Amino acid sequence: MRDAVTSLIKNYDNTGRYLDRNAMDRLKDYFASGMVRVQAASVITSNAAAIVKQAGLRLFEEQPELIRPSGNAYTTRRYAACLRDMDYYLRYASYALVAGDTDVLDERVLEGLRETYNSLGVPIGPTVQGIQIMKEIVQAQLEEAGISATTVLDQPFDYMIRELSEKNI
Ligand SMILES: CCC1=C(C)/C(=C/C2=NC(=C\c3[nH]c(/C=C4\NC(=O)[C@H](C)[C@H]4CC)c(C)c3CCC(=O)O)/C(CCC(=O)O)=C2C)NC1=O
Repeated sequence: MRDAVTSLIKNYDNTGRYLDRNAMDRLKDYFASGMVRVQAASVITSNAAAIVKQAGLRLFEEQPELIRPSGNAYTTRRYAACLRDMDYYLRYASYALVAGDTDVLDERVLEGLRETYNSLGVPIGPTVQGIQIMKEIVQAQLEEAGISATTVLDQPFDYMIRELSEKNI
């Protein structure tokens, strides 16, 4: 599992180079956004349960067929599994946010996920929409807390959205 710093160092070490201007700029960006990353992760941590719950309600309101008898989130067990998955996405997004790197998402979340979802008939589109809704809720909470972190915040959510959607094509 890598973060922004270890990724950069690995890259330079592979070719035996000293950190150059470009590397320094990237490091400066990472450290300059450090406080905001930690604040954003902290907002997510303190509101995680509510964020997941609210996002679930919104998703099922937008796509009620998911919780009808033919839907994948129908039955208490599957409903709970769906919210648990949303919680995974949120928790790992908070890790990736602090790490400043999406490696943790590849390694712990996305690896093999499409195959699992396909074999269980879990629909990708609504899952992606669930991640998008959580991103919007977190964005609103950060704004309320006076933290402007949009680009930093978007990264892990957008990455999961992109990877999940692309891999399903
Ligand atoms: C930390 C990394 C990680 C992830 C991401 C993960 C996902 C994950 N979601 C699963 C199931 C599931 N996932 C969903 C999710 C949904 N169904 C819907 O209609 C909605 C669109 C969506 C919620 C937004 C459901 C309903 C199941 C149960 C499916 C079944 O057993 O039939 C399963 C199958 C095993 C199980 O039920 O626990 C895995 C492995 N597990 C992990 O360890």
